[in-house]
Amino acid sequence: MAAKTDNFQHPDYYLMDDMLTDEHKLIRDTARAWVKKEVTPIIEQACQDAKFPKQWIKGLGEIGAFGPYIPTEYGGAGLDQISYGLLMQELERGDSGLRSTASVQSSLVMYPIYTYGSEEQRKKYLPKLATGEMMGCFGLTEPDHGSNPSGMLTNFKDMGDHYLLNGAKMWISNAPFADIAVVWAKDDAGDIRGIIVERGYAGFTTPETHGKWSLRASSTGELVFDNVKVPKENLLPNVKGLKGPLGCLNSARFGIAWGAIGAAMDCYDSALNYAKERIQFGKPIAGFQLTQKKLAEMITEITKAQLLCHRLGTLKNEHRATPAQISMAKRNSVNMALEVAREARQIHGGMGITGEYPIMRHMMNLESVVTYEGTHDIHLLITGMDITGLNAFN
Ligand code: TGC
Ligand code: FAD
Repeated sequence: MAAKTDNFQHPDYYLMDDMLTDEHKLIRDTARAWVKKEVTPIIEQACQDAKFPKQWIKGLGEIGAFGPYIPTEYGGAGLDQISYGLLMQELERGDSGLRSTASVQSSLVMYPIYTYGSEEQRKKYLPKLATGEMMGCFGLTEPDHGSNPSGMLTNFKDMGDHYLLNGAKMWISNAPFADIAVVWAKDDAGDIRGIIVERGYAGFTTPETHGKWSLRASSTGELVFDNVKVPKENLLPNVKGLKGPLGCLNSARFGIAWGAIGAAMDCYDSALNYAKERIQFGKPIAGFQLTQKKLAEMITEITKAQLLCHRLGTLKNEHRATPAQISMAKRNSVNMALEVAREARQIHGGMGITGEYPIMRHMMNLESVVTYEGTHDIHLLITGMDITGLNAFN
């Protein structure tokens, strides 16, 4: 497949750049330039081949995409939450699978080690995770426990001088190549705890999941624990209960809320350009009212999501963002991006199903994004519970 020139220009209908600092813009533009140079030329082929290009890892570390908000003393970039959001937006503009890799490393591996870990764990793992010298994954979902992780079966027993871990996790991003896994499992008392499992421990395997039609450039797998001996110092000491993993999800869902806007922007930019160039019935299809309706609704929804996420970023910087607010933004952005991708696909006609344009790839990716980190309906129920005080989950 021939490498393409990436002429993406981001839509900014409400002049939201005015709300960004020079540092925000520098971080965003650096990430965008890196995506244009390193990702766009090979992403279609990577997806066709169902391969995560490992050469991206070093570059992701260099642009600060691993642990953007983790303090610099642990190797992070020490940035604010809006910077984190902008980074995720730019990466997902390239591909949701790329953003997934960075989300998992930052919010689901570095965040729990930083927030719930001991000082020794922070020093041992965070600097290497920040550069990508070490990669991690996050094991919460199990074959029979997806939306309801509290029912998990994976468990570990205290054997005196070590823990013995048994169970299985599935749908784990980065699992096939990760050096470490942050695993959520029940202890002898039935409490959910976080434990770091390193590749190479006897009885720990990470079989790859094949045959995905979505997130094909992201590597997904299982985590299988068959009497795995885990050193006691690998337990995350500072959290107990489901609030541990859910706390990590707050950060990852925030990143996805921004990221999905990137995918939508890419679809819109492509659709707008295509509509202005494609001639049917003697004039550009952009001149037909039905095409304008699609484009006008796309930019309206993108703009609304941009404003919502920016406000959420401000609240998060002030430590005032609630989990339910984050759920609303994740649900809104991903659903919006899926709708934009579907409309953009229509505008591209038959060309919209080919790898010549990024549309179908984004659309298929977003079918995972709308499910992982809490499904579309689970986030609706979180909002429902927040506004009514009544739990409709069970
Ligand atoms: P519930 O009884 O409501 O809560 C249990 C405890 O957790 C606390 N809590 C939270 N804490 C922090 N942040 C949140 N967002 C929290 N939500 C709840 C809660 O206060 C309570 O604390 P405590 O101290 O009283 O014990 O729990 P529940 O069992 O009824 O479940 C609630 C539900 C359904 C909302 C939750 O389990 C859920 O969000 N389910 C969706 C599962 C999910 O999102 N899985 C994601 C797996 S990771 C992933 O998909 C990575 S993809 C990565 C990529 O490639 O980008
Ligand atoms: P289920 O929970 O079985 O849900 C099936 C359907 O039932 C959904 O539509 C859901 O909304 C609905 N439903 C469930 N409960 C209710 C209810 N109470 N009321 C109404 N409707 C309900 N997990 C990790 O731990 N780590 C990862 O790195 C990770 N990466 C992933 C990567 C990919 C590509 C994918 C697809 C998934 C990944 N996941 C990961 C798992 C993901 O978080 C789960 O798929 C997700 O939480 C949903 O769980 P499930 O697939 O078991 O669906």
